[in-house]
Amino acid sequence: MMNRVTNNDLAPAPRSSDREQLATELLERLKYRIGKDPKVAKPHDWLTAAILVARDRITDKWMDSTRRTYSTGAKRVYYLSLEFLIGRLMRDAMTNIGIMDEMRHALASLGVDLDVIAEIEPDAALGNGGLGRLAACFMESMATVDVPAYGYGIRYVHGLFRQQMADGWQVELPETWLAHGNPWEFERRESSYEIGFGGAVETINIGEDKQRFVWKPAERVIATAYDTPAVGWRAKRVNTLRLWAANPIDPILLDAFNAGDHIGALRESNKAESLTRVLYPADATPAGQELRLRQEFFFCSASLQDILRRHLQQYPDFSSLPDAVAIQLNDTHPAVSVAELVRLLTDVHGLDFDIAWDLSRRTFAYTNHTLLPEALESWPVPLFERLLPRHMQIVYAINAKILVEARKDKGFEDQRIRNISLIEESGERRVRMGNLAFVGSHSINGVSALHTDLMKETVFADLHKLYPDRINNKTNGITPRRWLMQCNPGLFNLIRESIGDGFMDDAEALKALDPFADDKDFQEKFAQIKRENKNRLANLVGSRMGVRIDPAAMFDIQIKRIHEYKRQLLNIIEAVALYDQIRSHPELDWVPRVKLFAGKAAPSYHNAKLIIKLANDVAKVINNDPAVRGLLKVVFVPNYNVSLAEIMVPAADLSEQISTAGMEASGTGNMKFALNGALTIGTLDGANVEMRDHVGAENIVIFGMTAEEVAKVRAEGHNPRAIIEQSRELSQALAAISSGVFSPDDRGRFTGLVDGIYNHDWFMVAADFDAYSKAQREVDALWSDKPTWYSKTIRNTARMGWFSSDRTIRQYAKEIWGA
Ligand code: HBZ
Repeated sequence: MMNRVTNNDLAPAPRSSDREQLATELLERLKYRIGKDPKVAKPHDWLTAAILVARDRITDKWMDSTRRTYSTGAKRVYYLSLEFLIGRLMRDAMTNIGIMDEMRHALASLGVDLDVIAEIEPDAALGNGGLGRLAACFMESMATVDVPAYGYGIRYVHGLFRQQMADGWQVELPETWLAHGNPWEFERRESSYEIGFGGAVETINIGEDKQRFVWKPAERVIATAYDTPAVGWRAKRVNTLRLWAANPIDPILLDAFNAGDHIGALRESNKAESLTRVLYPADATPAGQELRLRQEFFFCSASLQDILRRHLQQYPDFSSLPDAVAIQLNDTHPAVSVAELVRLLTDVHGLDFDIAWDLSRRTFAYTNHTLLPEALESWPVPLFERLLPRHMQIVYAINAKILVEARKDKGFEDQRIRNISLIEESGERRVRMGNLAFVGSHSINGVSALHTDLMKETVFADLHKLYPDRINNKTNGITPRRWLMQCNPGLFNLIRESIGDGFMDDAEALKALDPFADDKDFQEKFAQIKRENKNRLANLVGSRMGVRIDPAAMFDIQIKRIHEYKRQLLNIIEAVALYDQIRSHPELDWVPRVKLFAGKAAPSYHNAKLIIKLANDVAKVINNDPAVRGLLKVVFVPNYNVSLAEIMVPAADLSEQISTAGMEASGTGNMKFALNGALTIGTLDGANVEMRDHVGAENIVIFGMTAEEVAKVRAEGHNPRAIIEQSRELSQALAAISSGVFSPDDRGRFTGLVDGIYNHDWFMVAADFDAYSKAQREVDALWSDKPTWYSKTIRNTARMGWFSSDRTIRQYAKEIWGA
């Protein structure tokens, strides 16, 4: 069963010596590292062997890179992120070191199909959504553009939960990516650090009115490093992703054990290990629990101790820190680093507070990923103080400095002072991590032009007045290796044949495709590839869900976390309205469509889970109504993850990017779809605005309120009920949903969801409905004119090169890191 050789498209025949060499190495690894005879080896054994062969080759490059960084004295970049949403690594790594084709043949010569073993590699799902996936794209791009970088994060034993559907409801199951071991990683026992929690601070007078502070933590755990190589394109450089695992200082309390307390003997050990056991699954509401703050401090402290140790190996002291080191904080999750670095520099290494503060600020930079006020992290002062007493003192000391400066130098009055303070004083006192990250950094960036502008006007308005030079924009990007070359080999090869290889090293060279947009022959090939990608998705939906979808229909896809602001609800309501129209006017020439959804909801997010149930309930009714004659299908594909995205993105005709304007910081899925030749229907939100500028307004379908209009309506209040009553289509769709047409087993199931739209419509679902529905009919008209459709979608592929994360990283390197 394992001997099917898949033809690797247009790849040149591999040099047989390489093929033979790889086959020899595969057998060696199988025998000596896995302990298996090829006769009895299982697919997992072959997968491990293949990874080990690739890893050895990568390791040579890895050591070269490390040596080169050291000898050139290059600045090191540290990307601190609580999330790295990597997905599978094998294809990525093998493509980047250029052994993909040889490996395929070597495996085939041993009777193993590379595609089969690639399928069983588990996704490393150490992240929730865009923020985590961005970190993964950045790791690949930093290596590609030759920036010496380390990613620092947590080695969660369980990544983001597996989503199962039970009667249309989301059920969360644990994810176990480490079940078969992880052949990519190297455990570094020698790189371990003590991390403290709780306890008290001792003050020691050291004369001249000076004091020294010694934190005596009540608890300690050990952070142990696990390193995974991050390979850049053509393996120019290999960087390190260093993930920390928590271990107890005493694995077992022998006295307790010997006294018969077998459970108590393991209590400490369990407590330590629980620290890095599971990723928090909420992507917009801060978890707020003590364990989360512990996770944040744990990985920050370990990373900073590691960074300082490495610095002192190469430099005599810390005066060179900001010149040799740049630390990027991925959102506020690592913001406690600001206080921890000051603590390490002062309490442990003996620097004066003012010097430590200055070095620290010049070293840190902070990326903001959201404006949602409820998503901004803050910790109750009593909790922060109990867990991190010394850091609490440091936060107060920083705050005093900043507030004095603001009053004296800028004449800030009370309200402004309250806004910039690191401590929220209204109601329960809380430490504001966004403000801490801001004042502790020399650069604060947003992730799209619009988002950056809004940051200056909203969340950070007063801090921006205080430090007007700090906020800057770095529009997100995606790695074209994973999101074009690997996920869409058909399109990749067509582009190569048409414009040559230049775009493989410079995504902006895709522009050379522009003249092909109206070429009939090219359009046909482009359409054929899209069709094959759609067949693949249709097969997946058929086999996984038992739902038949027609690859000739328009595949209209919305995949992302489920969130009210992302407005999957708007899309579903439009499906209901369209359903109604098709039934009322069977005589009209309806464009066949499949509306596909996928995404996870935070387990505690009630409305998001209800939206998933609604999508499933609506699907059940529409898909089984013979009156629809297959013209409309709705499919919710379970367990969205990076690997599923790699199949869905290349299969999309239409990309739904329909967030309430002003609420999606950037989006990166929007970029993946457009690069793979989908048309976008979207609002003027996040990076959609810049995508329109790049692909041309005529090649994207924009609808709905602008961010400014949304803000105005929210400030002045609006009357959604009146809007709904004016739209027959909308009121009928809402009435159907609300009255239980799709939930006959529980007629009131969606009444609350619909009432929310009638009563406040915070996300402007009603306000934007007619514009959206009209835009969808424009999309139908374009679809009916295939030459026009392909000329637009080909132009999308041609003009999306700027959204490569290589470009983003070059901007970070030049404008923030000085690397
Ligand atoms: O970051 C996303 C933004 O929503 C998206 O617009 C942007 O493109 C992307 C990359 O910049 N934000 C997130 O994905 N946020 C989280 O995942 C998150 C996770 C844990 C939290 C809060 C937010 O506690």
